[in-house]
Amino acid sequence: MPYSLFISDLHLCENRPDTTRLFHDFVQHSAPHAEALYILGDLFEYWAGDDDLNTAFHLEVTRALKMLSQQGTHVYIMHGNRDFLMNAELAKACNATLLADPIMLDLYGTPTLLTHGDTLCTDDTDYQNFRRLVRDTTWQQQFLALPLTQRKAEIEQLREKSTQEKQQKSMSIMDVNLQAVHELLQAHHYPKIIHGHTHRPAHHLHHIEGHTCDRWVLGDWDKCANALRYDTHGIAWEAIPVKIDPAP
Ligand code: LP5
Ligand code: MN
Repeated sequence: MPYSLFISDLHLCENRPDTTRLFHDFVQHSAPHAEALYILGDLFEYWAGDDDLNTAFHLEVTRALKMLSQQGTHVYIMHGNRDFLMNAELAKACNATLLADPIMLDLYGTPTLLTHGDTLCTDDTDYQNFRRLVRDTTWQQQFLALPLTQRKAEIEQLREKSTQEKQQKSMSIMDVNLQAVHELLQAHHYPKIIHGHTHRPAHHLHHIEGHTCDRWVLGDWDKCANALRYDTHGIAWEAIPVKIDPAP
C-alpha cells in the first residue's frame, strides 16, 4: 500500500553525529519504501545560505536525499525557523521540491494542512517580531550579501541569544496558541494538520464548530528518529528500526 513519511526538526549539524547517523539510516533503509518524504522544517541546525552547500557534511546530506529521490521517493522540504534560507540550489542538490508554509494538500483523499508550526506560537511575541524581521525579502537580500563567514558568526551569536531567552520563557509561551490553531483550521475548512517545531510529539483532537480536526505534532530527533506515516487508513507513528552497531 502506498504511503508517505513525515519528519521534522532533525537539526542536522556536524557536532550531532548520532542524529546524523539516524538520518542516513532512515534515508537509506526506511524512506525508500515510501512514495514521498515530507521534511517539515529544521532539517538543519541552521542554514546560512545556499553558498554553504559544498561542505563535506552538507554534501553527504544532500547526496543522500538526492539518491532517495532518484530511487523513486519524492522528497519535499519545508522551511523551518532555523533553515528558512534554504533556496533553489539546495532543493536542486537534493532533487527535492521546496514547499510553501503552510500548504494544503490532498493526501490519500483527505485535505491535510502542513506547516512547520512556529507561526502558531503567537504568545512568543519576541520570537514573532524576530520572525517578521528575518522573513522580510529585503532583509534576507542584505543578509545573504554578507560574506558566508560573517553570516555564520552572526547566526552563532543569535543561537546563543535564543538559548538564553528560551530559559526565561515558560513552556506554555513556547507552545502553540490554541486560538491560532483553531483560526488556521477554520480558514482551511477543518483539515487534518501536521506540524513540528515545538518538539512535543502528540496527536491532538480539536473540536471546532461541530468539526473534529486531527493535529499531529512531530518530535525532534535528539534521542531517536521520529516519523509519521500517512496512507489511505490515515496517520500513525512509524516504527523506525534502530540499527545497532555490532560490538567491536
Ligand atoms: O530554534 P529553537 O527551537 O531553539 O528556538 C526557536 C526560536 N529561536 C530562533 C532562533 C534560531 O534558533 C537561531 C538560528 C536561526 C538561523 C537563521 C539564519 C538566518 C537568520 C540570521 C540572523 C542573524 O528561531 C526562539 C523561540 C523558540 O523557537 C520556541 O518557539 O522562542 O525564539 C527566540 O529565542 C528569539 C528571541 O526571542 C528573539 C531574538 C531576538 C534577536 C534580536 C537580534 C536581532 C538581530 C536580527 C538579525 C540581525
Ligand atoms: Mn523549529
